[in-house]
Amino acid sequence: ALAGCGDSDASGGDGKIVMGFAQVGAESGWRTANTESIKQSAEDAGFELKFSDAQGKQENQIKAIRSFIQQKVDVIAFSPVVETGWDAVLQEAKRAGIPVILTDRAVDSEDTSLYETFLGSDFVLEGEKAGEWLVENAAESDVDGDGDINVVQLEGTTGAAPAIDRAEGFASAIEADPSIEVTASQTGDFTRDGGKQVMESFLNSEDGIDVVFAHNDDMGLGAIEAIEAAGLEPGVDVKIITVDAVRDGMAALAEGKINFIVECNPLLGDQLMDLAEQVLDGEEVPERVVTEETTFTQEQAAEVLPDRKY
Ligand code: GYE
Repeated sequence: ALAGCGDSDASGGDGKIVMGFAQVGAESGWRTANTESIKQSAEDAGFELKFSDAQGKQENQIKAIRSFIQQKVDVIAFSPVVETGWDAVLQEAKRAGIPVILTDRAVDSEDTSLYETFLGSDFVLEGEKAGEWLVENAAESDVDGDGDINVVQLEGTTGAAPAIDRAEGFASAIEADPSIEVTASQTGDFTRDGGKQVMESFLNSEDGIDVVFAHNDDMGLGAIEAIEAAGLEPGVDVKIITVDAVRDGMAALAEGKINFIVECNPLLGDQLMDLAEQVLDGEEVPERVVTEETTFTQEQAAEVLPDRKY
C-alpha cells in the first residue's frame, strides 16, 4: 500500500496501490465485461485488486466494504447495487481515511463528502434516447395498427440507479406522443431469465403489446425467447428496445430481433484506475465523470458487430 497509510497495510508493503472493489454480481453480459475491464486495468496499472462479488445483495456489498476497511486498503471502489442505505458504511470508510470512488451506479445520499467522485453513464439520458427513438418511429411501432402504441417495460433491479433513471428518461421522452403508453412495467432484475419470465406473464395478461422497452440487453434477450415461444416474431410482431449494446444484444439487433439499442459502456477500468491514482496523489478530481456513448440501429449493429469486443 501507499506509504503513510497506516501500520498494517494490505499489500505487505510492496508499494502497490491496493484497491478494494465491491462488484454488484454477475447478472448480465454488461457486468461480465465491466468486471473484466476492472481486473485488466488494475493489472495494467500495477494495482493490487481485492475483488468481491456481492451476488446482487446489498448486505454482501456492505460486508465487503467493511472488510476492505479492516484490511486498510488504499482506496475503495464500488458499484452500488441499489441507491439507498449506504451512509453508515461510507461514514466508516471516511473515518478510516479511505477514499471511496463510485463507479457505474450512483448512491442517493445527501452527504456528497462520502465519496470522491462518481464515474459512469447518464442513465436518464439513456432512457430518453430509447423513448426518442420510439417517438420518431411511432408509426412503424404501432404493430397492430390500432392507433395506440402499448409498451411493456422490463425494469432493472428495483431501487438500482439505472432502473430508476432509465424509466424516468423513457417516460419523459414518450410524453411527446400521447399515443405511446407504458401499459405494464415490472422488474426482471437485469437477468435473461427474469426478462423471459416477466415477458411470459405480460404476454398472458396484456392485450395488444406493440413494444418492449427492456432496461438491458439480457432482459430483452429473455423477452425474445418468450415472444418466440408464444409463436410471435420478435422485432416484427413486437418491437424491442434495449440498453447496453453487449455482443449478444448487438447480434440480435443485427438479426432483426431487436429494433434499437442504446449503448451503455461497461469499459470503465482505465478511467477508474486513473481517478484512483489522482485521488491518492491528492489531486482534485471532478465530482462526476460521465461516460460517452452512442445508439445503434439494426444496420449500424451489423456494421460494427465483427469488431465488437464484448
Ligand atoms: O445496464 C445492466 C447491468 O449498472 C449500467 O447493470 C449497469 C447495468 C447494466 O446489470 O446490464
